[in-house]
Amino acid sequence: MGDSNVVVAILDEGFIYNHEDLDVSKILWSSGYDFVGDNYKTPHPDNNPISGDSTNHGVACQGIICAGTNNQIGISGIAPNCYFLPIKCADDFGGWSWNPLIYENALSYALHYSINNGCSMVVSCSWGWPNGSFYSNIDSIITVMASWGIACVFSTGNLGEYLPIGNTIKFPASLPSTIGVGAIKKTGDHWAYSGSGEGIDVVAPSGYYRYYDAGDIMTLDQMGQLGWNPIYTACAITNDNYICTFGGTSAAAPQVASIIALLKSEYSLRPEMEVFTILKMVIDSSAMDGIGDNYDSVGWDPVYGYGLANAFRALLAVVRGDVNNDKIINIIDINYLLNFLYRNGPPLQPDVRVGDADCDGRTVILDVGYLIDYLYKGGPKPQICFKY
Ligand SMILES: [Ca+2]
Ligand SMILES: [Ca+2]
Ligand SMILES: [Ca+2]
Ligand SMILES: [Ca+2]
Repeated sequence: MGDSNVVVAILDEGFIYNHEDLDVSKILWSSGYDFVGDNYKTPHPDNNPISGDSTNHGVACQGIICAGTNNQIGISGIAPNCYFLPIKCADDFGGWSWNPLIYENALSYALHYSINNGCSMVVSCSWGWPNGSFYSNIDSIITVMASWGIACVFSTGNLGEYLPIGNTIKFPASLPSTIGVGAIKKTGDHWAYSGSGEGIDVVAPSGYYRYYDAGDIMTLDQMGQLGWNPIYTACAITNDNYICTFGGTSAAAPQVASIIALLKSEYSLRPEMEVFTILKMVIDSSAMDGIGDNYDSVGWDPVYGYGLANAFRALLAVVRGDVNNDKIINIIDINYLLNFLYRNGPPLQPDVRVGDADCDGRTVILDVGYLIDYLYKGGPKPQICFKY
């Protein structure tokens, strides 16, 4: 569930480090920063990105990515073994300045951290400016980040109900140098609120975006009465350390940022995961198309993008040939695959399709031959493969 050389930076309202379902050793708290302080109208930056007592938007995003998995408590984060860099860019009461300079500084902070520490990075941003906005400084910093292999994931926004379909994607989700993420219902149908238009890459499941209509994403709330309690009440299935009503495209973007963190965790097997355009191609090409309503037309469309982001398919695309799932392709994989095919050996990890080294849709003896060619005869490496 992620590699410790990968850092996920979240830019949002404040965050926490003291939650029963967070591994504090994975939180780069002392490296975090707060660009705003307690009041966005008079910013007082400091080095403590802690959430205000009654805000929780950042914590909710944090939980989706970072909450402990298989730890017998709470929820399951998607990339809990990656490090988390908290960068606060809204105030302690949920106020956002929308002064582009603040967000440029926050993005620049993440970029410098990645370069200074030599770590792989993905940035999760559940915010943006309304369709038609453009700030050249934001465009520039994100373009530079992409050139360093840093993926900036942005939600497409919740303005879909107010303008015609295809014209509601927020900036900078609209940029080709970001991954733009919309929201769909758990049924697969689109949410009318979900920002749509040029630049959307994929969608992820989420709930409604206003708490009184109750979204349905369960994630972390600040411990006890802090956080969104009691405004958003704890649900029957949770206590006040969790929230089950997170929603909107805000809840969708962190899911895709997590998938990218998992892809970047395959760096040793697939160094291309540090090339933004290839990373974006993998996210787009592994998405599930045709899963939704009439707006989900074949191929890219402005409402679903390329479709529903899928962690399993994205990862499977980049690990063909590594049949024992140890992040290297070597003789052991050849032996493992032969044992599987001819001696009732253990199953391929995580799925039989990982053995399809030549990407022809079958896992057979020809794939053993392909791996022998690759390892010993200068043949091609297993390619990134989207046969499922
Ligand atoms: Ca957990
Ligand atoms: Ca709480
Ligand atoms: Ca292997
Ligand atoms: Ca094959």
